[in-house]
Amino acid sequence: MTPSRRQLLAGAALTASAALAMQAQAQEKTASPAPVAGPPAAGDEEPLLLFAQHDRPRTTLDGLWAYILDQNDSAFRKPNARRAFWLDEPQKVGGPVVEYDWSISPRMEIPGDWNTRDPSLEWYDGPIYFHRRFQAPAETGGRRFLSFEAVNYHAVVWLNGQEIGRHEGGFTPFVFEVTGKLKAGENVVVLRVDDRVGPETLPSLDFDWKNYGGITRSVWLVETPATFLRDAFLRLEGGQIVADLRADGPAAAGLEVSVAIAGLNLPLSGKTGPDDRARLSAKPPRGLKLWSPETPTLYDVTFKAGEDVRRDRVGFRTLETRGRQILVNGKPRFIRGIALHEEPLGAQGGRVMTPPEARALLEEAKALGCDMVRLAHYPHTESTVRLCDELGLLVWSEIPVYWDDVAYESPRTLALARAMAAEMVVRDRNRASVAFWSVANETPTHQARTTFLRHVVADIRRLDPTRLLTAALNKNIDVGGAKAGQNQFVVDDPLAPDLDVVAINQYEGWYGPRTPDQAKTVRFSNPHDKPMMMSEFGADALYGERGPKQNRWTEEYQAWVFEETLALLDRDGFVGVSPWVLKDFRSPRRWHARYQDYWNRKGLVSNEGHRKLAFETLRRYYAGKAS
Ligand code: GCB
Repeated sequence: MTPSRRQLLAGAALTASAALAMQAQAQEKTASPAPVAGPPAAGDEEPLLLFAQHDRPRTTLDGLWAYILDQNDSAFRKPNARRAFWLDEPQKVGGPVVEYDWSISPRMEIPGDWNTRDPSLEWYDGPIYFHRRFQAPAETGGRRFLSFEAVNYHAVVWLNGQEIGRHEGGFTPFVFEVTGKLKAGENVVVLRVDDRVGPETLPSLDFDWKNYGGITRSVWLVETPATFLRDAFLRLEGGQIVADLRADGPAAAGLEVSVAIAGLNLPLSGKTGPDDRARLSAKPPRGLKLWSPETPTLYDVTFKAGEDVRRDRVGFRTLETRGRQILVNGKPRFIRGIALHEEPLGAQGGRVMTPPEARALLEEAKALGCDMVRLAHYPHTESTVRLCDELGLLVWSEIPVYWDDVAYESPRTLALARAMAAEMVVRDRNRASVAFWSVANETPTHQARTTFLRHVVADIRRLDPTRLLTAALNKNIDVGGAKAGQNQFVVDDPLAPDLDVVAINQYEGWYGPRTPDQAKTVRFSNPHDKPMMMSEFGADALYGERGPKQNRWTEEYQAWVFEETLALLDRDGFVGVSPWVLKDFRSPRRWHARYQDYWNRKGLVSNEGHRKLAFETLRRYYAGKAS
């Protein structure tokens, strides 16, 4: 396989010999910092993510990894054999000093975020090196890949002392090919993980959630045949069942490919063209059962590309907008959403979300009567999205282009946003639950930002023309509304014409000067002939804090905000809402020592899962809305 564009752009590899040469050159001399990660792919290439990876032969690399903190980032900035952690050199008798020893370094359970795995690292931001030995299975003539479901935020990966790649972005998967690079028997993989954000990262410097660092999702060694099914995208589009397949490898062109959907007899077979791709399509049979939140039907599907046979479960449904309505399977629907961060219930928070932990949260969403979850503000783990497929929850999935600190003028940051969007879409576009791709949250409305986001929107439409494109916009943008005393908020963001659904976040009754009942006098309007959703509203309440509803931080106040806000949705033509937020979540920018203590308390349930009064307020409202 030719290296991907991203790998080529990944900057000079820091190999063992290069590191030693640098050491000879510049013992302890302060070098300018090495770029932490090379510029990511420009978004014009689909990332290689190994289709249906869960169904491939693979070896887990989860478990205990040794780790070394490098708070000053010395090893990377000033490479020196004494601290070349990626070389895993033992101290030799009579040899030069080696100032680390992987065999006695502490160990951490991976996947894991270091902030919760090691109490002394609760607020650590910086580089940590991780090390693991593993046995490679015997060669079978196929290809092998190291696959990372997510590492927050910058990752540099070495295999047996050789750098094999870098990745930037904490919430999407990446894969490096290691065919021919594994030794028979024992191998060593080392990662440098640096969770520090900066002016050009996504998210950028300021964001309202805890920046959990580490190898936060699973790691695998995956095997494929020499030529394999790199990607498949199966869906209902334009009245047809359509499958786009792409093979990879020496026999990828002119390869026999097919898709068989259990119980449906469809003629979906053909050959890939010279571009290694094939498009197969067929008229859906009458008996096709559509996926919907009420009946989340999934079909067992077998994909074949030459010898590579992969299985997955896929649902079929349609999504469209008509004027100001959202239609699922041709029927207008009011979207009953709730937002959540990727943080399980519990005293600690944390980033790792196991399927049972995700199920516990999604079942709270179901108990509220939701048919949609907004997975804020970044792509959540793949198993959560698969669970939404099974449970019948529509999904809003988002990239972390968040607030106004983002470097909207930076080509590097744009390339990063495009790469993240591509990784999100290619990973999840076979999930019927995914209904909304969101490109941003509460961003300013200046030209540079709008141009930036238009690129991302165009990429996503190219990769997936079947979902609704949206962004959580600010309500109080200055075009035509939000003038003092006018009580008129006009959602007229210059990005709106590029989107399918106009969504706004609004916190009248909490951050604004108005009390919740005064907030009701505010009128919202949307000059675009597009559906309008309220993608956020809410208020902080500490579970157990009770009192008159006028008292902030009480459960009563929060329930009051919910009552008043929900009451205006129909009046102003909203066709969906996703209040903020299902569960209290950790955030370093929530400073109130009594009520917050570094937790955002806008949850309808506390971090430990106790329901607050507003839970019932929303449940009642959704019961009245259920279709
Ligand atoms: C917002 C953000 C969300 C915050 C929330 C809040 O508008 O989109 O990420 O957590 O407000 O609690 O202020």
